[in-house]
Amino acid sequence: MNKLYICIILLSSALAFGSCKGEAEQEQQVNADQPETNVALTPNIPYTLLKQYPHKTDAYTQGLQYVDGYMYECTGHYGESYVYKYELETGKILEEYKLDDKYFGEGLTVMGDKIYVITWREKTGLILDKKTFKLTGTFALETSEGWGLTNDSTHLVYSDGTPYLYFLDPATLKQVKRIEVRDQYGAVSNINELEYINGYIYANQYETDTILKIDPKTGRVIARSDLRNIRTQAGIPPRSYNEDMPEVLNGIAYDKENNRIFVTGKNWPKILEIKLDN
Ligand SMILES: [Ca+2]
Repeated sequence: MNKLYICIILLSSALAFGSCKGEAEQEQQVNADQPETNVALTPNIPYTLLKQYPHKTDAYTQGLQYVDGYMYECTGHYGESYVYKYELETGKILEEYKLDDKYFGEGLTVMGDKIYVITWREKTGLILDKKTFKLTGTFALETSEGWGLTNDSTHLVYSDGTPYLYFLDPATLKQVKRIEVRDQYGAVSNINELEYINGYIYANQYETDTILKIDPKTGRVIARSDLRNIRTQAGIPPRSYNEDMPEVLNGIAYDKENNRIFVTGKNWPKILEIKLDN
């Protein structure tokens, strides 16, 4: 082996080592920005704005559900929390129940002949009779806060601002399981108002104009819909923190007989019927 050949081998080895080290560092940097799992990015669901309906601008929407041709809504704020039943087309209120001033109303769901409502920091759920709108019972929440509420026909499902969704047996009102909502980056917090639609849980994410589509078996966010432009389309003023001015997107309802999805926001002047193209 001559000197020249040895030099070539040493040089090649040095280059190869340098190259490998460089690639390793590069790979490490890339991995730091990569999702925790090797799954594709969560797909976006395009939406179409179809119709607009009236909505009370003093309604700080916390729970929304469409049942048998009527809209049911729970609103928040101490001393201003109500449960309403009203006509979608006109907004005419048919029934209302004012929560005790000690309660800050949050999620609502109608299941059978009962309306379930949860409260924010009072660790209390309320049960109203769907027909009479009278309070028939209360139950304890096992979490320190209550946010959104829906049902899958078997369980009540609620959120508390954390990444968890809690499933309650309506017979005992005790937690039977919980799932963690996760996307490709990990746990997803601020899960807010909920709606069970065709086997999936759709959720507002507080402080965003995004709706998440969640697999209730795994907690996985399988798609999301970015509705940030819907305000402009519907003529809704930009987000404001002034009292009674439109705040965040919050409130999803589903008319399963006619496959219609409705969304609104806190103090929004309108309920919007949308189509999600998924
Ligand atoms: Ca809902």
